[in-house]
Amino acid sequence: MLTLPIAGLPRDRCVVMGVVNVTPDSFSDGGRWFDPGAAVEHGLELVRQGADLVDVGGESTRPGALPVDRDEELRRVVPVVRRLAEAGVVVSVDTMWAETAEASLEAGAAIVNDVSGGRADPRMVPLVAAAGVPFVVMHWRAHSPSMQQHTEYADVLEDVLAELGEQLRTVVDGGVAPERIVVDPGLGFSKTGEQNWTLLAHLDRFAALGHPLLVAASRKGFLGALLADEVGPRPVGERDDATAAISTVSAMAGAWGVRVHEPRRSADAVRVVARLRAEASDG
Ligand code: PMM
Repeated sequence: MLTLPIAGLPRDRCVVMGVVNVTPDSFSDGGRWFDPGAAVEHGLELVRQGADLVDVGGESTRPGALPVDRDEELRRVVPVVRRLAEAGVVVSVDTMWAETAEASLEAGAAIVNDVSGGRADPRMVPLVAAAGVPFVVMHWRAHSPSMQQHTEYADVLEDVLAELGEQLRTVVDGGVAPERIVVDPGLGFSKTGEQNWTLLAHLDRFAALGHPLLVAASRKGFLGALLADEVGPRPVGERDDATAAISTVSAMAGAWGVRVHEPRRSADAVRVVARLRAEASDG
C-alpha cells in the first residue's frame, strides 16, 4: 500500500475521507450543508465518526450538473476549509479551478482533489507543482453537463488505465512530484454502472500505476441500481452499507483512501482489513 506524506494521517491503513458538499444540488446530500456553519459542523461530525480527513467541495459534479460561477465556488468553499483547518482537521479541497485551489491552500487545505486531474484549468498543474501539495488525479473525460455522452470505450479497463496514464505523465511533466500524486478511477464520471463494476473488479491494476489509490464509490447510482427493488433504485441515503463493502474491497486491493459520505462504517471496515493484512504479513 502506497501512502502520502501528510502530517496527521495514518500510514498503516487505508484512510477514510469524509465528504462535505457545500452545494445546493449534489446527488448525495445536496443542500444539507449549504450554509457554511452547517458545513463546518458536518465536517467536524464526520471526523468524530471516524473520517481521517475531510474533502470540501463547492461544485456538484453529478451528471448533468451545471457549472458554478468561480466567485460563488470560492465563497462556498474557502470559509469552510479555513474553519476546519483551524480546528485541526486535515482538509482536501475538491475543485477543478486553480483559483479556488490556491485560496483553499492559503486557508489551510493540505490536498487538492481535482476530478479533472488538471484538465479543466490549465493553471491547476503549475499551481499544485509550485505549492508542493498532494494532488488527486481522477480519470475524467468531460464536464458534468455532457459527461454521460462520453461512455464509449473499446475496453473500459484498458482505455481508462491508458487515459489516466497519459494524464499522469502530463501532471508529472508539469512539475508535480510523482510521490504526491494520488490516482482515482473516477467511478461514475463518463462511465456506466456496468463499467464502474469492471473498474472495481480490477482495482489492483490502478494500484499498480505506482501511486496511492483513492476509490470514491460512496452512494453512487450504480449502488442504487444494484440494490434496486420493485419500487426502484435504493434511495441515496440507504447505500452506506454497500459503500462500506466497497471500502473493504478497496482496502484489500491496497487503496490509500476511500471517499465516503458516512465514515463510521468505512472506518470500521478499513480497520478490519488493516488487522488482517498485519496478520497475514506476520504469518
Ligand atoms: N466524485 C464526486 C465528487 N468528487 N472526487 C474524486 N476524487 N473522486 C470521485 O469519484 C468524486 C470526487 C461526486 O460525488 P459527490 O457528489 O457525492 O461528492
